[in-house]
Amino acid sequence: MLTLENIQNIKSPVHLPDYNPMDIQNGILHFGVGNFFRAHEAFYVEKTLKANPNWGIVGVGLTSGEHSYKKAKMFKDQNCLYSLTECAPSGKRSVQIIAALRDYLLAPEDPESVLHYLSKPEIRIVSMTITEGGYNINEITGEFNLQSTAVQKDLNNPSKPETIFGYVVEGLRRRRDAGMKAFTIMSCDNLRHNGDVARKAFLGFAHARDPALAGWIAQNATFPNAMVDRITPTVTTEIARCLNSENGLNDDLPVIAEDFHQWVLEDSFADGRPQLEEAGVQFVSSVTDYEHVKIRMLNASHIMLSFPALLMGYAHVDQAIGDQRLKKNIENFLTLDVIPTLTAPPGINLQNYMESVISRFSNPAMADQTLRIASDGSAKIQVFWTETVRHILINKTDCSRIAFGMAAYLEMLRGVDMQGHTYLITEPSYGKDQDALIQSDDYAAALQLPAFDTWKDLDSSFLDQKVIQLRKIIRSQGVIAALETLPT
Ligand code: CS2
Repeated sequence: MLTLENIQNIKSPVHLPDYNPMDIQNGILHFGVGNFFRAHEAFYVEKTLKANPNWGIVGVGLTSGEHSYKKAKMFKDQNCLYSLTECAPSGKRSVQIIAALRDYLLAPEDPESVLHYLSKPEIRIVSMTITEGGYNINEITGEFNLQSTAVQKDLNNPSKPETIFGYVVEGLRRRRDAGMKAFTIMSCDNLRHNGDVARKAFLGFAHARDPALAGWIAQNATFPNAMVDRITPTVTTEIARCLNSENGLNDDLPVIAEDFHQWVLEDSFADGRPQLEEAGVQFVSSVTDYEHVKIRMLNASHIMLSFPALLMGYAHVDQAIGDQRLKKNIENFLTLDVIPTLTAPPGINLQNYMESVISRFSNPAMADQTLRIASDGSAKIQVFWTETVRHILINKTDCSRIAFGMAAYLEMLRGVDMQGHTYLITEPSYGKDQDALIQSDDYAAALQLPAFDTWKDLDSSFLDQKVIQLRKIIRSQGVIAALETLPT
């Protein structure tokens, strides 16, 4: 097992931390310790710890259930150490042990310890990766959804929170009452203006709890916007086994990621930060153009590729982009529908960016899963496609490629590919009502799904007709037949 005690026995070429993990003080508390966080924020923070040991990270899991308890136990058993394997498209690999995560708490097991950390002066940044849909924002009104059952529960019992909003706001309340400083609330999710969204969510909750407290938070906390990027596949048991045997390790929590990584961040911190610029983070005054490019190009094409790919039986992204017909569709989508709506930020050429996205998708060493990307599609469509769809609807331009993506999404949701194989797709916000729309013989019914809510205020009849037509073709003749009807 990987532990602090036996870390020194690990042999080259696995890289070890260049500092003593025992010397680290925790300065960051992070909610949502998934693979992306471990390959991204923790990876960057790791590089700064030798120069300044005050920015170790406490990870917090918010979910209960067997899987969460098992994961928490693994973190504790391994002293929160884990290996990160970076894979270049050439096949070259590099492996390091990351020790930036210094503690892990499972909130439902130990809520008071989480609140205790949140009210310690050393914790100066609270960061999060809680997914696109995790901010509890009503995408149509843009407001925090106070009606949610979990939020209501936390508002009625603020000292025993269960949601991230309840925890963070109670932590800030304790800090204010103790005359302490607030912390930075740093979102690392793939959202447009993720800092602004986080501000809306946390202040929305705080305001409903106590307007004066919300005022104090607004004055004292900061919410930097960020663009985050690194493809990080799911690690299955099989992948973990292969990684361990290749790396000569016995790690229960290995992570794999591409060699590419980018973090563009606004320098707006309430009470200091690690020297992230030394680790390659780009600090800019506005991340807007960077995040638009990343979300509307990379993330939008990821789902545009993975929805039809799952239907065609492609389990991995590199296989899907290796199909020239799907690749051509991505190139057309980006060139004709997306790039004309974007402003290139300094240092980024959009044509080159497109080529790099395609080359990153083609990385065979990653075996990134189409199922991972197609999951949670409803929240992703709202975040990744909305601006492009709105542009098409307003300007009445060719809607066929986005209609193809929507049709593929709806057909893919049925959970069975063209060869009749089933797969388990996750749509956390869908229940029985949405399933009925998906399974309905009336192809128009599914257009009422929340995935498409964010352009409901515009006339979408020509797009809707096209989606219905393409669904029929996909169902009767397959994905390629539908693709062949698109203009080239
Ligand atoms: C993916 C992202 O989940 C998705 O849909 O597009 O996880 C993607 O791999 C990352 O944003 C890359 O930075």
